[in-house]
Amino acid sequence: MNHLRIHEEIRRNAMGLKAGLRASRARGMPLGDFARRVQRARALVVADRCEEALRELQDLRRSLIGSRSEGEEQGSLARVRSPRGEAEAAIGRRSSDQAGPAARGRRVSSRMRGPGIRGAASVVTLLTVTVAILAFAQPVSASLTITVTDLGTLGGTASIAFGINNLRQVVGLSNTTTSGIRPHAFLWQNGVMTDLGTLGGQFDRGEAIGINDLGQVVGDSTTTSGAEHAFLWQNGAMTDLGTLGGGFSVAEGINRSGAVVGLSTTSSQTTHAFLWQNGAMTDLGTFGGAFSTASGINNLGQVVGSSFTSSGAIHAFLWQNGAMTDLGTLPGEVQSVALGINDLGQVVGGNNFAFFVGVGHAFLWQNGAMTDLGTLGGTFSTASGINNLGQVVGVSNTSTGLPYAFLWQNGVMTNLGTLSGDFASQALGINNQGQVVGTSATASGVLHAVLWTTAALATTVSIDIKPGGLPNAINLGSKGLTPVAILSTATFDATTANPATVKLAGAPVALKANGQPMASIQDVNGDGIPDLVLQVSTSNLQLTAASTTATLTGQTFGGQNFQGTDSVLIVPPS
Ligand SMILES: [Ca+2]
Ligand SMILES: [Ca+2]
Repeated sequence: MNHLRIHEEIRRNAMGLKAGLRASRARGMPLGDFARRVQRARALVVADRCEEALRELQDLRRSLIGSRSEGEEQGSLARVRSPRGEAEAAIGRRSSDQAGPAARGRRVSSRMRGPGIRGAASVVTLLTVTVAILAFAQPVSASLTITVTDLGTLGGTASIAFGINNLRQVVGLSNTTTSGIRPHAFLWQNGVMTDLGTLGGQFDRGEAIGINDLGQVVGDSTTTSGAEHAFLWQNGAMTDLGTLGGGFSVAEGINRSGAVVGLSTTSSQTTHAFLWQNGAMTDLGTFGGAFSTASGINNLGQVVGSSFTSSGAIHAFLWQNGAMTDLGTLPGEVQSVALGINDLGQVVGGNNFAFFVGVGHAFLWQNGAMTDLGTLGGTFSTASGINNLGQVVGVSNTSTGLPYAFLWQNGVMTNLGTLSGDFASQALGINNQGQVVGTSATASGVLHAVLWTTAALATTVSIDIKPGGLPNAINLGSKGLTPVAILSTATFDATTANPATVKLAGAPVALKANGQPMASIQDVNGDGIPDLVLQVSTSNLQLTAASTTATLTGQTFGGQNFQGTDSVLIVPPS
């Protein structure tokens, strides 16, 4: 076997590994043996002992596939090592060995689902670094004020958040008090996590991956016939979206028009990206290989995903108006996967091999060019989501080798950190308010869905309390109004600020008799650029006699957070 061929085989087996793990990602992971074997295989690859690495991986993958049957999943973790588990592993080994290369390709492909790229990747990441944590555990240093919120679970031990919409509704998977290791799809909003149920099945399980601003949710679930199908959930009901003719499908994303994308097996048992709309599922095809998957769709109907080329490499694609365009790879890389797209047609993704071998960088593709987003100081990164402000989220390892959720904006990648006490994290989705969701992992490998918010996401603007005057004297006993100007600059147009969202020291903009906010556009500093002047009721200011500054916060009509601070001089009531 030549070198390239071995690497291709390693890659395929690594993919199969992730897919096998996907089924077990929401349980407390049997980390010991698995992590050691993964680490050993990685070390062998790095040492260029590739044939040994391949054997290690093949064995591991067969074990996983064998341990993945419903019967095992229904049972305890101990069954992985039980005689029956061994028997199942043997079945996996036999069928794999007896299958021809084409069949094996299908087998690997059919298991490399979208979540296999996006979701299970987190598990592989967490597993592959578990050993590392023992040697290199150290706190995350963050120079920004980042809030990490544990979204909890449906009563079970673990959860992962995959997506968030602009209404701060979050979707993902969690096990329940009664589902054991089998996850259910969840919808989280206002602090409450709701079980969306499943399409049925004796060993029912499901996961929610995408959500649009109408609260429509997509994902995949077992069915009463034991298959696994893409679903659309809305108004409390889950609908089976069917398949392209094969046995399973997974929905990955949904846009404002209700168009859904994902992947499905076909009647010829290959796996293809699909677009579902108006009740019909369309095959988006491939670049010539046997596999493709669609990971995201924007509100213009542009679809991104990944496809095998005829030469067996996997490349990111952008599909629009019936045509699939190859987005290529970063210089020096041989593959790419696209995972997210925003309404500006900007695409993000990474190298699907990144999690396993620890190489490959997250990319941002726009206007025909692919940009390397770098890393948090380590060797790899992968981007999962991008919002309409161009903020990108994903995962990258640091110089310690441990992977963390990142936020990338304006050329800078920031470590979002973990839940208190955890050691690894991954960001999977972001909305237009810069709110980020993903998962954070404890040292024992338990994952919890998390929501990150950070003050650094707000653009800093210049404000002028009592425009044109100083000191900005404020009498807290006054029943009048305090004016404040948001000043426009070359990079910030204050007239795009939405007065309904603005607060000065916690006080909202006062309303006119007709219910409209008291706002006017004037050039208060004479620089020729119009500024926005707002009035707030002085009695609503949350200031004290000790206050020396007041901070204004708000959002543009486009959803961008901003904040600015000015000095105040509190004067005694007259
Ligand atoms: Ca002033
Ligand atoms: Ca001005």
